[in-house]
Amino acid sequence: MAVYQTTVSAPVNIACIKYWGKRDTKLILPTNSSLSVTLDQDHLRSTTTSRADPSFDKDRLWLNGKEESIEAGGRLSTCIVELKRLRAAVEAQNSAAPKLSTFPVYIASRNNFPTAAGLASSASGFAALVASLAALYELPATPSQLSVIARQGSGSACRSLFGGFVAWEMGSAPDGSDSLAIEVAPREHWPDIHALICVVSDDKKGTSSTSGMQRTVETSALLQHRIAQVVPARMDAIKDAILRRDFPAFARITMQDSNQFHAVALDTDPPIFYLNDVSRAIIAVITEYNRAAGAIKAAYTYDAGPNAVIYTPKENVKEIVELLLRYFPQSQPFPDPFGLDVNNEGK
Ligand code: 2P0
Repeated sequence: MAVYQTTVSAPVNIACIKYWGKRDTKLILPTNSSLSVTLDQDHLRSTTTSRADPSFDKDRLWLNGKEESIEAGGRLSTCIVELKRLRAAVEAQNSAAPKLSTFPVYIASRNNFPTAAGLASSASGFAALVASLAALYELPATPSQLSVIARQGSGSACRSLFGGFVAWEMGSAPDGSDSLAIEVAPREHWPDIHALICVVSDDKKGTSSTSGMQRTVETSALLQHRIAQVVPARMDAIKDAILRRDFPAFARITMQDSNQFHAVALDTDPPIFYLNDVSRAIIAVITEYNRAAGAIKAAYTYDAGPNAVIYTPKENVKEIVELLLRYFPQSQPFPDPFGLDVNNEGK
């Protein structure tokens, strides 16, 4: 008997221009476009296996070994239903294609990074789920077309369908058909940029992104200014900086946008605080590092939590890790995937 099963993985992405706010909460249509860098480390991915079988009782999903319920009309169900619909269209075109769209699916997804690392697992998770079912169903869909479906799982997931530098264009169609991810430049265009992830706290965050951003939409006047007056020009400017490999321009915009995102969180009623004292101290260290160098050599950015991501050209990574370890000594040795010997174990 034929076995219909595929395994696909998808990476984490970290935004430089932040997504924060929905104009349609059901379709997950954003109030502004956003742009991210997809992390290409093997150890920051979600891997999803999907299997279709007529003997299965119903669609079921396991996340890191624990079964999650698939609520009718919920985000998981929306993605699965949409992918089955596209499969049914393939079957209608080709009568020899097995009727996988009528079989229940079992989906098992795992993150190879601890949830405690404070990285958004919903982005890589929904991207892997959509890519895995699309492969199982042999859909003739481009990553941008699949991003429209992943977006309905979690907004930021649409950007994890591509590697490298990725824009999520907000679009204007009421049905969301043009709210999708596009590749700005592949990873190979600018391989020199590295992302340093600084885990400040592994506590679960107080305010979820989904509820926090809607409170911001409802209460923040600053968000309206950001949407109308700030982000469109910033999207153009950062794309241009990426295409020209202009690190200082890329870094300045990235820091400005992180700062404005956290300002908008603070402008929410009641206010949302994602940064803590250590986060702010890291901002001060990076600001001083750039000032002392007389050039922008590193950029910090923070999502909906206190952990820092620092973008910098490879040549600065060792220096920055040493600087951070000097100000924030670690009880555990620094994980050293680059062989930088920042723990001075070679001595
Ligand atoms: C981003 N974040 O652009 C921004 C920056 C958090 C701060 O995308 O409701 O988990 O699932 O669409 O995608 C977090 O939002 O929210 C996010 P939903 P999501 O990466």
